[in-house]
Order: sequence, then structure tokens, then C-alpha cells
Amino acid sequence: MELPEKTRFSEWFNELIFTAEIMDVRYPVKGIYVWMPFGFKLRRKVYDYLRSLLDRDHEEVLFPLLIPEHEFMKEAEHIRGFEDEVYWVTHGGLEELDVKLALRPTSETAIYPIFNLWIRTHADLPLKVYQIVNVFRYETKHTRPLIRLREVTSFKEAHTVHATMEEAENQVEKAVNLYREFFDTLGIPYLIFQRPEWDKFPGAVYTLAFDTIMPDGKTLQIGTVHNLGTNFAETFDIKFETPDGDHEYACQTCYGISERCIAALIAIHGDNSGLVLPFRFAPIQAVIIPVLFKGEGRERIMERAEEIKSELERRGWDVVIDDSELRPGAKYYRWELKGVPVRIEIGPSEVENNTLTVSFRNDKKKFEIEADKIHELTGMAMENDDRLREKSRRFMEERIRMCGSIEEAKEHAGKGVALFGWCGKTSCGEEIENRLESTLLGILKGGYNAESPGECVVCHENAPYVAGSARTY
Ligand code: 5CA
Ligand code: ZN
Repeated sequence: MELPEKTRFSEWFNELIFTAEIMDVRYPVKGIYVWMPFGFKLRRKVYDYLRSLLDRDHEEVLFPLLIPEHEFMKEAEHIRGFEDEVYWVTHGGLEELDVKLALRPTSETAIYPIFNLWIRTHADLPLKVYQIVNVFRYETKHTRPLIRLREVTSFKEAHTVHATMEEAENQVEKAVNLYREFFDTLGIPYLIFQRPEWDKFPGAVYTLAFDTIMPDGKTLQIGTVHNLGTNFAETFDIKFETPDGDHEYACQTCYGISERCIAALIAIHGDNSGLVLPFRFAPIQAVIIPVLFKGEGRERIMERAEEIKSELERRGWDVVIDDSELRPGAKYYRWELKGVPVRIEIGPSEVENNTLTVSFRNDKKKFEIEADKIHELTGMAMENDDRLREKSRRFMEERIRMCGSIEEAKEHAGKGVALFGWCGKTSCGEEIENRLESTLLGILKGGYNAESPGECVVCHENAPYVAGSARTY
């Protein structure tokens, strides 16, 4: 089956994740999909990396999926934010439950009643935990695999507790840096915005969000970091005893990433031939294609292919040999679709000359190396990833524009991110959203250098901030 051109992004994306065997999209519940073995390997490599970053100074935990109604209903703003998105378990078998149970849409109300029990004194702080779980959200906007799910299968949520607001603020900065490192390594470029009041996480003091620009110019929120202040601590009575013997409410943060990071990885690097994956995260990092002519030296070539495979595996690579009956063209097509970064061909002349014919997925140029120099391939694959990163960063920057007027901003917000001066007033923010027919992403905090033009694009009064707007997923 032909893959649609990437310029038809939605069709390209849907077709690709299915034909490349990332997700099976035929599960008979709306907004719920199946990870296939190849997709799961990709997920595992990405999440192993995310885990390794968190494991530096967080501990992993696992809280229950079900949240009793009375806990869920404690924090007023949190409820208002989520009430129309919650799935409820109301029955056990034929009996109606005394206490309805929510399927977690996120885990504050599952975790914080227990934090209340765990935290006694300042010596218990800071507390930093995370879990990687599924969460359920009854999304009413158009659902899409990996992007807008009703069962988010790969929700990494971190929750931290601190003695002071200053420490919580430091933690927000650390979390932002952790996410920067994560997305930089994936080669996913981003802008960081402080969301406007009306779009922050329900119950948070403020929310910082990472947005990437998808190939069609719409932005995707790929991660968020929230400063919760003492809002939840007051609700769940999370107090600690200070060295002076006083009892104070703790300050909290939380930050989350979902499989949208994999959606972005696929969307940003992929091309008309299929997936393009950074070497580090590719489920299959090299495919060896034996070039066999009738009878001629078949055994010798297969032996050589096995040797090269073991050699690369010793270096930690994931390698397959494609000795199927397919024609070479069909083999190339198949492994390009799957984004295998390195292809190695071995035929009679390679065996005779002790060479390898190599090509990289993203530039497709073939070249020869001496088989003894096989150790150089890892370095070359890494350099290739650097080029991939630079390319995606250029792509994003081409889609960001500083705009001097509402008209210019409106024109650009359909193609990428329009930046402009904003005074910070809600009334101007709302007017921007209405007139641009796009979302106000908030105040630019990182990922791109831009100076405020000095005046608000709406009221022309003093604008201390650069704000951004775009169509969003
Ligand atoms: N408790 C906080 C921090 S863990 C929280 O739930 N934040 S959140 O609502 O912003 O979600 C964290 C991230 O999950 C979002 O930034 C977004 O990238 C992703 N996400 C949210 N809803 C969905 C969804 N329906 N499908 C896929 N990803 C989602
Ligand atoms: Zn204004």
C-alpha cells in the first residue's frame, strides 16, 4: 500500500502508524488503540530513557487506578476541570457500589491522601516520586492514536513535595530542564509557554507547557510542568512539622508526559517513505540485506552477514538480517517504512573485497566502508542523529514568526506559531483568541529567543511579554 505524501499530514500519520506496525487502530472502542510489538519496542526505548532521567533523583511508585468519589471531589477547581472527562465505575457485578470509583484521569487525588500519611516532618521533604501508568479521559474533541486518547497508556506523572514555595519553584525549573534534555535527545524541538490563567492545569498556581509544531503547522502540547503551590496540600491536609515545631502546608509540583512524545517523534522526523528514527530509539537499528545471486557463494554471504550481525550486537545494536524471498527493492521499501537507520548490503563483491555497502535512512546515499572499520558506524549514526535534530529545529524555526499586527498574526497562526507583544490582560488575551481563531499558548518562556516589540498587539499599551498563538491539536 502506498503511503500518502507527508504534506497530507493526517492521512500520512494514520496510515504510517498502522502500516509501520506501531499501533493497531482497529480496537472497537473510540479513542483506544493497541500497541503492536514493533511500536512497543519503540515505546520501551523512549520510556527506558525517560525513566533513566527521572531515576536520577525521583523514586518510582505505583498507585491504584481507582479513586473513591469522596477523594476525587475534594479539590473544587480540580473537579471543575475534570468532571466532564471522568469515567466512573458504578457497579461491582450486579451490585451498585456504595462509593462510586473514578478511573484516574491523572493521579493527584489518588496520591495526595497517601502523601498526607507519609509526610510528618521537614525530614520527609523533599519527596519526589513518579509513575508510568494508564489514565482515562473521556475526551470529546476528535480522538487520534498517540495524540488524543481516551485511554492514555503511557502517562508519566511525577509528583513532588517541598517545604517552601521557593523550593517548589526550583523544582519546576529542574523539571523543565529534565524535559528539555528528554526532548533534545529525541530531536523534538519545542517552545515553552506559561499558559494563560484560563488554560492552566485545574488546581495549579501556574502551568508551563512544552509545545512542538507538527508538520501541518498545528502545535501539540507534549509535556507540562505545574506549580501547585499549597492548593492541594490545603485540600488533602498535607502538613509537616518545621524545625521550630510549627506545622505548615507543603508546596507541591507535578509534571507529565504521555505517548504524545512518540507521536511527535514519528511526525517530526518521518518522511514520504515512512518512519525516520534517531539511532538510539530505533527498535531495529540496522538491517543486513544479503544480496544473493543464484547459487553463487550463497553460504559465504550468509556466513558473513551473521558475522557482521554478531559484531554489531556485541556493540549493543539491535540488528536483523532480511533473507526473505522479497526482491531487494521490496526489502528496501519495507525497512525504510520502519525507519531502520542503517542498511548494510553484503553480496559477492563485498565478501571478496572485505567491504560493506552502507546507507543511512535519512539521506539514503550509499557508500562503502572496509569491514574492519565497522566500529566507526556507531559514531556515524550518532552524527546522523545530530543532523536529524538540526533539521527538525530549522523546520520549527521556519514556522515561528514575530508579528507586528493582529492581521499578520492571524495570517500566520494557521501556518505555525505567531508571536507578538502582549500586555498580559485577560481581555486582550481573549480578544487575541477570538480574532485569530486560534489558541493563546501563553507567555513565551523558552525554546526560542524573541524580544517583546514593546507594545500589546491588541491595546498597544506596554507589553512586557512575548506571547504566542497557534492552531492546536
Ligand atoms: N497531573 C498533571 C501532571 S502529570 C497532568 O495531568 N497534566 S496534564 O493534564 O497537562 O497532562 C500531562 C500531559 O499529558 C499533557 O501535557 C499532554 O501532553 C498529555 N495528555 C493529556 N491528555 C492527553 C490525551 N487525552 N491523550 C494523549 N496525551 C494526553
Ligand atoms: Zn493589551
